[in-house]
Amino acid sequence: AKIHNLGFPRIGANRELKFALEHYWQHGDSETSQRHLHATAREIRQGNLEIQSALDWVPVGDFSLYDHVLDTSFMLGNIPTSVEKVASEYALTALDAYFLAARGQTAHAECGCQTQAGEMTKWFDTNYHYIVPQVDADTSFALNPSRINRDINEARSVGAEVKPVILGPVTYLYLAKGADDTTKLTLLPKLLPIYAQLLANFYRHGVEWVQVDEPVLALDLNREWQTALQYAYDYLSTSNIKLLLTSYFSDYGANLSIVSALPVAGIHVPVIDSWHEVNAIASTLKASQVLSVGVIDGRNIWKARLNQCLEQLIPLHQQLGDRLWLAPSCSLLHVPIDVELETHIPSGLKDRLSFAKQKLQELVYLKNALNEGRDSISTELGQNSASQGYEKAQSNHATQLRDSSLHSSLFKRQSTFSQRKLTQASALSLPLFPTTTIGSYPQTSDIRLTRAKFKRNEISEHEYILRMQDEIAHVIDVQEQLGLDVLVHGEPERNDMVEYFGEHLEGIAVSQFAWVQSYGSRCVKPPIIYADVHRPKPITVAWSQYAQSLTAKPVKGMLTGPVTILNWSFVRDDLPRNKVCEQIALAIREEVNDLEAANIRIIQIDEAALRERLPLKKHEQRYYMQWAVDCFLLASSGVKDETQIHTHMCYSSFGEIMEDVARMDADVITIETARSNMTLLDVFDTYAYPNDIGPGVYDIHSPNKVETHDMLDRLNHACSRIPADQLWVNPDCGLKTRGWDEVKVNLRHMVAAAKKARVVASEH
Ligand code: THG
Ligand code: ZN
Repeated sequence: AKIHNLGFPRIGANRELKFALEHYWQHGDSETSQRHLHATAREIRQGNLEIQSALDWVPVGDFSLYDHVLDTSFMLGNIPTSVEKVASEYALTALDAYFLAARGQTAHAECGCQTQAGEMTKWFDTNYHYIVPQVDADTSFALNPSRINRDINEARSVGAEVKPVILGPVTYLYLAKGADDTTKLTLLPKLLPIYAQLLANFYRHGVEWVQVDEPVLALDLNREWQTALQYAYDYLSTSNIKLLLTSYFSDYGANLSIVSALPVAGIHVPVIDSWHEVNAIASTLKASQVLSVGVIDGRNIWKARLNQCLEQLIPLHQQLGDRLWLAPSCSLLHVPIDVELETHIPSGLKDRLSFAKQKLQELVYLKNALNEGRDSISTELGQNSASQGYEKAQSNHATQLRDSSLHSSLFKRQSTFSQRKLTQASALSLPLFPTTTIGSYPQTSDIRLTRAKFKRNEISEHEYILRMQDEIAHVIDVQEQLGLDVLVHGEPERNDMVEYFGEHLEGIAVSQFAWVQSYGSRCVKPPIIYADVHRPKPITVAWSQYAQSLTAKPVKGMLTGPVTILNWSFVRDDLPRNKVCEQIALAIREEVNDLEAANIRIIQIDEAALRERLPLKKHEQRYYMQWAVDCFLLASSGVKDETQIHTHMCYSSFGEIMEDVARMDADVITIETARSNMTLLDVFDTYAYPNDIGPGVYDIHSPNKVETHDMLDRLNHACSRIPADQLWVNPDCGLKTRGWDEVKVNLRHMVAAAKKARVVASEH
């Protein structure tokens, strides 16, 4: 057997790339910071080669300064005209043109070279975001292989066996926006010659194998796209390069027969839930073809069960010998780099964990066991099986819950929404078009510093609480001054909305250095759910209570919902995800009930990531939505009628899941609509959303100031589709990343817009 890898994290074990990028963006004019950025990137690539040196084939070209899909656009010469125009007008370097395409600005913003930032969207069902390629009927392509050639040469110079990684032509077009499917497919004949040139370029560099990623094969594809795949790989089969076709994140499903018939030299099959497809492809494999098996879970952090893997692999190895390749299921981009850096994770748990570096070592063990016999790694196999079962052993708290089913009354509010609405109206006496914010207020460097000092034990808990209370008092005061109707405490005590709850719930561990790239230089540190989840004591109650003590206006309690906590964490794999989610939901339910008991009259439970793990295959989506919404209901339904439940969802393609959102039965939902200029609201023409709703009246993702009349226009637009007495007025999303100046101006305008709308409504 041979071993290889599909891709390695590029942010650096200590996020070196993040810091070099952000330094460059701040001081971009200086040649030193550009040199520093390039030097850092080169060091990370060199380090990655070294970490991967035990592999038979090392991926190259997977490294990226910002995003690999954007890199593909540049390699194919598909650069937005607006970017090319600004780049030539200001004679930008290639590096600055690249960042302009990504972020809409270059390092030196004072030069006035700005354009629209590249549209970003989620990479399949992960928390990674890519820059969406733009195409139209006139798009043309031209090859620029300089980046990937540099990486090939670099890897060669340290003696690595290189396997360039490219995003395949069909996936590239499929993910592109700006044209319909038919138009996109007419671009394929223009695009394929560029790919052929790229392969010829690799051949000249002495490359034998190229990994072509076609992750659209994880989706339900219609006839046209399936035909496009056949056409594309027939076309590319005339090259002298051996193509290893990959897909990941889900099985091939209905695309299986097409895949097994494609004229490629190798096929990668990720082991998702079963070995069924591995064995199916093995049985139809041609004598010349290689089978790559994604045995190691590339997007979770648990050690592989090596003995169980070997049971499956041994017969395959007997059949295929060195035509059997072993790999992680997908690129390791989605896991942190090195578990050895962690010093605070309990040792029993740490023994169970495997990050990118450790996963490659697992491949080495498996290869040795196959090539030299199990005995050659008997110590490692012994250690590996000894570490199994840790999650179960740690889990006794919620075992009863896990085994018994929950009564259906736990998933339902006491009365219907229309009854609750009346009760809440008299309990809260809010005006028409009530104004509120989503939850977070600007996180100044002072706040971050105070949190960091408390974590390092440099200030006492007492001092920490006083400082946070000062901040809360300030945020309450600002909101009072602005005349908002429903206030929030501003969340100064929270770093990330998921990590914060991970820190306070039992059964969840947080790491120190386990960063995973989310987009560009931005990273997240997903908590690790390793045992039954429960809440040892109230988490947010004291903060909310303090905030409420400062004002007569209602203060919203602020929680992260169970589905979002689940989807933005690494989750134990010895229990079904819906069962884990149920445990989190019960913990959040306790928090909700405690907030109510502390006289918090409005409680928001955010489900920003409700859709994130929506299965890629249509036929699996209903079941997911069923239990995801149930978990939200479980968390939120334990309150009295007069307690108002809010939820918030960002970038969620809200329209497609309206009925599921309605079933969540939140009294109020705030959603992101401003970026799409309220076109999201079109769905209300055909579906009457029953509960109250606050479509964001301005986009918080941009630092721009927004005028009252613009917000009023948006509110009027909403009024034309949704009855006025169902509408709330709020920004798009939390204000954490914004500065105080713009926040105050924009909120003042927002409150003014709501007041004007009230006057108009009262005149009718
Ligand atoms: N939390 C988590 N996942 C997310 C978001 C989040 N995914 C999608 C969405 N928001 C956008 N992603 C991010 C990810 C990271 C950051 C902002 C938006 C960010 N990260 C800091 C950084 O990289 O500097 C690290 C913050 C910290 O110190 O904890 O700003 O909100 N889980
Ligand atoms: Zn949001």
